[in-house]
Amino acid sequence: MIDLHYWPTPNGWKISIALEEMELPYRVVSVHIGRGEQFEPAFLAISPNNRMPAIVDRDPAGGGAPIPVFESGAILVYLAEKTGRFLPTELRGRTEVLEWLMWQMGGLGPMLGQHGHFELYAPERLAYPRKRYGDEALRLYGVLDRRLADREHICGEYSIADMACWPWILTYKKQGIDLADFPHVRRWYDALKQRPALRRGYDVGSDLRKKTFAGFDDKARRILFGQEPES
Ligand SMILES: N[C@@H](CCC(=O)N[C@@H](CS)C(=O)NCC(=O)O)C(=O)O
Repeated sequence: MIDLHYWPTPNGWKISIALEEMELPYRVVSVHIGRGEQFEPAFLAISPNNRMPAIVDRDPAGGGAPIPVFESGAILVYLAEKTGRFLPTELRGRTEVLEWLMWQMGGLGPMLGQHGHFELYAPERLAYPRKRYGDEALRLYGVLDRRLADREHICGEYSIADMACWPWILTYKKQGIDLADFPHVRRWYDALKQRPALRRGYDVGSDLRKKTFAGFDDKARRILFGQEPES
């Protein structure tokens, strides 16, 4: 059994989608990030960066103590290796999937995160970061569109690279992106949306999501956007 420490956001959905696609048994442990549950000591012991998702595999390959994993990219690789699915084992295919997974982890996710922050949540509408991250969001959509121009999935067969990128593209309307400008991303996004396992993964915790918006008050803003370095 796998414990999934989770809140329904793009990074959380990557893992609920992967667990459904890989048909692994799991239970959800909710981490209400707007209430600060990511700072509880029991969670920090699993995920020292106070971010979800994280997992604890209570039945790791080879037995032994449970294995905790944080960072969604590392979790996707861990689950793919555990099941032998969605990550090729041959050198060239594996290298490509890891490249695009890292592209999502280091580029698409963080840049869209900043873009969304300055468009939707920042207390002031600041021209410089809005342009900086708005341009970067469009550039990254362009990179993905060109990649998908001549292939069905990001790398060969459907893989953890697709699972990492799809939940971020899902938020395109909020990001003010017009998918008509990125027809290959549109086609890929719509095709993946038809996958029953992906839909089940996306639905995990939809009741929790209602709580996010109901409770997104000044306190939640301070918790999420007012984190300062510890002295
Ligand atoms: N690089 C991390 C990012 C995870 C992340 O940013 N999670 C957000 C929600 S999408 C979170 O837990 N935020 C809590 C906080 O900011 O304290 C990953 O991919 O796992």
